[in-house]
Amino acid sequence: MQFNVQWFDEMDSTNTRLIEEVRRDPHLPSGTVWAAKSQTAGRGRLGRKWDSFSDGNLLFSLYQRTHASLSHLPSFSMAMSIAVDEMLQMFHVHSNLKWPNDVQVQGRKIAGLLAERAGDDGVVIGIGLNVNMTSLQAAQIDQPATSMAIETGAKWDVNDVLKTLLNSHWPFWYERWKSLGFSGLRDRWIQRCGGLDLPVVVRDGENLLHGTLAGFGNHGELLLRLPGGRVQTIWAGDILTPL
Ligand code: BT5
Repeated sequence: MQFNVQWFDEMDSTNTRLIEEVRRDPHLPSGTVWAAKSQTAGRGRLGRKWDSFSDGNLLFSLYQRTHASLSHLPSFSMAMSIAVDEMLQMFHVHSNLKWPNDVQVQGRKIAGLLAERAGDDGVVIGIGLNVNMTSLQAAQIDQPATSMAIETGAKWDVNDVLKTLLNSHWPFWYERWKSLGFSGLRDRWIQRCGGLDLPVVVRDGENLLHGTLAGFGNHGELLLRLPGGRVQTIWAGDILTPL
């Protein structure tokens, strides 16, 4: 896989800008990566925001051409979460995964991912990974957060981290996702999210649902076993229980 990485000092949102660029230039090569040293309007899912503190954290978006349908977007983002989690182990950060798109360390979020359709046959995946964020900065985020520096006591070069992810971890999981879809990720995902049958509370829109984790469907959707035994499918939501 070939990646063409461009760094920018500041952007509102690397996802927004790269999606616009794909619209402007439909021949933009797959593997184009836009990374920003700081972001003024970083976006999360469902209209939420991604906080970044100037310099020292990884904020980037990757354009990947794919003919996969919209229903495959969630598992595409799960494949990247697995790659991020795998890479963090190499840096001695003991992360795990939290459905649908979080990488965390003992309940503190270290990375978030946002996959969005770009053009007719592509996807832009944005990744925010806290690399050198300090504890004081992490305390300003409205949910528990951490960084590679907090976990390891060392400062890291963001460009090295980016290159390691793109060259050593993403290609394997991307190929697996491309050939097998979520079924190629399921075992790894379950292993890294703490296993099945865990009690969980899930926010699905306005509703809070209590149940146990029954598994994941063909596209990575969460299957929640409700107290009566019925299994409910959740496509977009948040697990509120610390895992
Ligand atoms: C996400 O959304 O986790 C997806 C974040 C994707 C950010 C990247 S940065 C590069 C690219 N360009 C963009 O504009 N976006 C992408 P979600 O699951 O909705 O989580 C958002 C929530 O995470 C917020 O409401 C906060 O509670 C929390 N949060 C915000 N900033 C954080 C940070 N730096 N570290 C940890 N948690 C954070």
